[in-house]
Amino acid sequence: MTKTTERSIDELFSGDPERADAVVFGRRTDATRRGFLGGAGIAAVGAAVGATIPFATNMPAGLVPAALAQDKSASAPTGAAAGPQFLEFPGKDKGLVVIGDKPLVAETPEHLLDDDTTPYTKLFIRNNGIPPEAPTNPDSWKLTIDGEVNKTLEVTLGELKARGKPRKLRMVLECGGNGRSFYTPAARGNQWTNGGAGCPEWTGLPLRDLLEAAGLKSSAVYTAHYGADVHLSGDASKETLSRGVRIPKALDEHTLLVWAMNGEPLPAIHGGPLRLVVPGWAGSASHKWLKRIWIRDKEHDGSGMGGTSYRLPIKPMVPGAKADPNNFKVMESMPVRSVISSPMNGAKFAAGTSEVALRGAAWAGDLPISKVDVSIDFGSSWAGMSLAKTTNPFDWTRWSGKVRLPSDGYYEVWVRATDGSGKLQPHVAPNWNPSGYGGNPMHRIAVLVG
Ligand SMILES: Nc1nc2c(c(=O)[nH]1)N[C@H]1C(S)=C(S)[C@@H](COP(=O)(O)O)O[C@H]1N2
Ligand SMILES: [Mo]
Repeated sequence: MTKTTERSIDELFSGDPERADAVVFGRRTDATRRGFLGGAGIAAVGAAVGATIPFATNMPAGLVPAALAQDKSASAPTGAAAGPQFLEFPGKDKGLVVIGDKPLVAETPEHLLDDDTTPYTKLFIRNNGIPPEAPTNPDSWKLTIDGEVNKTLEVTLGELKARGKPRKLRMVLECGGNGRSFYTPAARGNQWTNGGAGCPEWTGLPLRDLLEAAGLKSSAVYTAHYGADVHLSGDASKETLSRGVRIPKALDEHTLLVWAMNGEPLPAIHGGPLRLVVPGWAGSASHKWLKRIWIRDKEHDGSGMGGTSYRLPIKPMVPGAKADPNNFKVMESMPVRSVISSPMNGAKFAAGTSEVALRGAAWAGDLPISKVDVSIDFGSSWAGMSLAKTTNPFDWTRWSGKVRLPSDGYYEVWVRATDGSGKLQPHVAPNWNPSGYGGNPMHRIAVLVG
């Protein structure tokens, strides 16, 4: 695992913050200043991050400094550090980080989410099974729509392309497990930080056009998606990922049957020649190598629809406790999240630098972004950033701004976004669940001046 270092520091801090400060910084924090670092504690943290900390008095004891928490190559004082394993994949940026290799799963570190439109080179990869061979004639790829419809439809990709004016929409694709690594105790599954997301421009036809052509029966309540990839074991009789969505989401004009990304034929690794894009919802609904959509008369019960898979607790549960499957419901819209894409964590600036330009992105599932704020003083004060116009619903919001730094030293820049319903990102991953969905704590980076 590439996350050994961060996991162990996080676990240490969350289990017993005062002991963690003692282990990491060599001393127990002053009991009379419980919750904040005392004088010697401040000096020790300063030594650990390599600079004085101008806002140290605001720094909560037990806070893992961003410089240690997120630098995956940093040596943890508590154990051996395994550096990140970088992706080697044709045409992909070598900065992508492999978080699973069987099947291949790779995420995009926050500083590589710096493009307005995520290029192929930087889009994350998430596979559950063995991807199919690329077809020799993509236009003859067949899609079937059946089940609770008046007429079963079979269309080829060639026919789909000729069917009407395609739509081009820049929309976020985000893995349901994005942010999972921020949970303590550790949640099962790929240890995503914030990089299981991207925002390419998709070309395709609204699924709605085909559903209307097939004619939904009044019994139609859910979709069920099937693709051409096979189970990891290679056994074709074994179930592979098959998720679905409620009919209103399937009928949303932004839910697309997609054959091109950023103006190019959809790359095979991203589901080419044909995939679904269900923007704003857990990425697992955006089925790749799409062959069949079965319209169902009840909530779909395929692989990835039961137990604690892509499902969230209805009533909060005790972190680490055994889950009662009856207390879970399907995860739909993704929660609000923001990243700082520039500068990158650990950036160093020349002594005397008093202003730093910041850039990033924010998104919130089905909802728009209403605000992005940053703090350089451990959350004591926040400054609003300017938000760029989005191109269409489900586009991410690019944000930018500047912060003034009063002196040389170690800073943390924290970012938090607010969604259109007024919800903002928490300090720690909320609503613990065994599979770690919904982990959207604010992103923070370390910045060193001088
Ligand atoms: N057929 C198929 N579709 C799939 C998957 C899969 O394993 N097989 N993975 C899903 C998951 S969990 C995610 S997050 C997205 C990832 O899309 P990407 O690899 O293009 O980034 O595809 C979804 N669609
Ligand atoms: Mo996913």
